[in-house]
Amino acid sequence: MKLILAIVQDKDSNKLANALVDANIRATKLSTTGGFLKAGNTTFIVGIEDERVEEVLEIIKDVCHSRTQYIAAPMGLENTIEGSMTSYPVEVQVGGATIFIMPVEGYHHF
Ligand code: 2BA
Repeated sequence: MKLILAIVQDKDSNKLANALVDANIRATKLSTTGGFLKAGNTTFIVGIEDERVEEVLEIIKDVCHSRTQYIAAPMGLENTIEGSMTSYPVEVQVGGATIFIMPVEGYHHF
């Protein structure tokens, strides 16, 4: 058995949850926050038999899309108007999914 941790964008999370239910794959959804953008994302926890790992990856790949986001980066002091703080937009490409796959030593379901 494997444990899949998949960090996806909030925009794709409902569609992914539905796709996993449709495929009879059990998952837990966590509301998480990206360390860099400090914006919400969603982490799925999926415990799955080894032979179904590829199926889960395919579903995630189908549903989750990479998108461009912009963050406001502060300008250097030399570019600021006296007394005010200005910023400029920086483009960041956020991936469709970041996935970790771990071996599971034990699984108990009471
Ligand atoms: P964030 O940490 O908010 O990162 C959002 C996007 O910002 C990243 O997209 C990447 O394009 C960019 N980014 C992150 N750190 C950066 C840095 N130090 N310098 C420049 N750009 C940076 P993704 O790589 O697709 O990551 C999407 C989300 O997946 C991340 O949100 C984070 O929540 C998670 N993640 C990515 N790699 C991870 C890792 N190695 N461990 C744990 N979580 C990870």
